[in-house]
Amino acid sequence: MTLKNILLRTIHQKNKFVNVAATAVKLTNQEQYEYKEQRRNDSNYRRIVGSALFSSVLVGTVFAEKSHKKGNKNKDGDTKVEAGERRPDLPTFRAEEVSKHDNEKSFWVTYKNGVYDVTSFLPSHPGGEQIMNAAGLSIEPFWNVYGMHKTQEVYALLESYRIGNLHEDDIVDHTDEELWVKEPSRDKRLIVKTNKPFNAEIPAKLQIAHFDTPNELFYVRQHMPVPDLDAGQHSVRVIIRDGSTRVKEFSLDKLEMFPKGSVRAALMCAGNRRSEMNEQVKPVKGISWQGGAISNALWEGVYLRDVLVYCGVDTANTVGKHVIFTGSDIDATGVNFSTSIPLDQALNPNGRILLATHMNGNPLPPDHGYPLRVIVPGAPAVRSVKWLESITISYDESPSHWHQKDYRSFNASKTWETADFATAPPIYSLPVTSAICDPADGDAVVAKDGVVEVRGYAYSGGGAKILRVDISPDCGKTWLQADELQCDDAPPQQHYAWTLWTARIPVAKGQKELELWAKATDSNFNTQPEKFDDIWNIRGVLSNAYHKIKVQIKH
Ligand SMILES: Nc1nc2c(c(=O)[nH]1)N[C@H]1C(S)=C(S)[C@@H](COP(=O)(O)O)O[C@H]1N2
Ligand SMILES: [Mo]
Repeated sequence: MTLKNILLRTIHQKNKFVNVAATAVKLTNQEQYEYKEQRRNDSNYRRIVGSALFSSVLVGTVFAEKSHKKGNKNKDGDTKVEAGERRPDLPTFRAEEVSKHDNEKSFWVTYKNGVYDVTSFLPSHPGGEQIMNAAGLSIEPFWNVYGMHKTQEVYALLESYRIGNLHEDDIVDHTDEELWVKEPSRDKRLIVKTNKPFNAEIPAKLQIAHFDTPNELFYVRQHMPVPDLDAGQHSVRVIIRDGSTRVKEFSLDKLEMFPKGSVRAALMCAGNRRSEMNEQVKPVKGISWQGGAISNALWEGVYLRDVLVYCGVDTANTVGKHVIFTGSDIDATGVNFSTSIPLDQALNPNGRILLATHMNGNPLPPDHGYPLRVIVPGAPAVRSVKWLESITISYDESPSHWHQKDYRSFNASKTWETADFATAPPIYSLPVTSAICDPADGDAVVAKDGVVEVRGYAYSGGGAKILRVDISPDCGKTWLQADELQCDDAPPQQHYAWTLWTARIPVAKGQKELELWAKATDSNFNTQPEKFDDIWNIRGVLSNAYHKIKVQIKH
């Protein structure tokens, strides 16, 4: 390692993010950029990141299982486990000594005052080789980003590998304040799934209250802390790699040279309704979204196609086959969030892909990508990269682990051991789905004049229109068509917004209980499968079977 590399590594370790660190030691932008590029291009590094991070929740789950099996060393059972407290009964190590144990044969890490030999734990780390980044170092900066480690179970597990104390002079304050201190304030009505990173769904009854979801109620899906950006300073680079590399940079002002564009589009996480698949078949790994990982908005900005064409990109002459979108949010190892879509999809004028600056008439809120995000209508929302800082025309798909190791489709027999992410198709569109939002499962509802009113949403990917929503009040024997569909007035194959629907279900006098099934049919005449069994998959994505609820009836 060169001196500079050691310095960079130390900075990185101490201050979590290259940018933050770099300001402290005055690395130039170019140096920061090169450092990040170097890490990204290093194949070993890519392998490490590539095999890591199935999902935050997966990590949480497996850690919990593992520590449960090992047994909690804390005798009082319920009392709080404090990891990293000074233990006078154990030897003291200098950081220099710890840093020598940085390989698979001997792998030490520190946490606050604690020194741990976790060599034997390496093979079972749920985040795979990602753990190698902490070799001989403190794990706190990493845990600050992958906050799911911060549970009693994981602390107990960590303490079970305790071998000593870190010398007082070598202790660095790694509190996560500075990482999360800039998080935006959020509406209290959102249903929080995880706090750091912030993930929250919109309550079902508020989903159907507005066709365009108010910005503060729009569901939020973050993988990292929200970057603190300034519209006046922000720019997006278009990078074309075909033999030589050409770069064009656009400030937000400069983007205004293109005609204004807009699209009314729902964003839906590919994991929406995952909790039903999880409960009705068998466990899947991922945030346990109910039906609230979808919301709808009017997006305004300029069309991606216009920008690409201006930069000389076209399907006939451009060597690249994919468009990689990169955001300004970065993980603990300094890698920016990124994913890609096929170039054909990006250039299709009917695709209406937008570089959006506005959401429902206001500048994008920080949680939704301020000051610039790409909106890829009809695609899983992961492709709609927030805080967009570069657009790369590349021969290959994005190498990021978010693109390579997630949002891909597998059959119901594939397990974590047999699933091959490299050959599985990335999800670029979404199947038809629907959900009943009001009443909720278990509600007591009033039958007015012998009729129960039921409301919900339906949505299909790729611009398909919702033609029908059907409700069965008797487990599929008979079906009633929802009599009100509220949808946008987009041209055919450009129905990117959701559809809100209302159905009126007659009930018999004295009927106490009602089971309701909902399914939608789209303009390709695709419809939802009845059960989750056959579409079950390890990540619980594309979870679009009939939505089924039971309610009590009050007459
Ligand atoms: N830069 C960046 N873009 C991102 C993400 C992210 O973590 N970072 N999450 C993606 C995922 S998985 C989803 S579902 C949507 C969520 O968008 P929203 O938070 O505006 O609802 O953003 C996508 N774009
Ligand atoms: Mo997502």
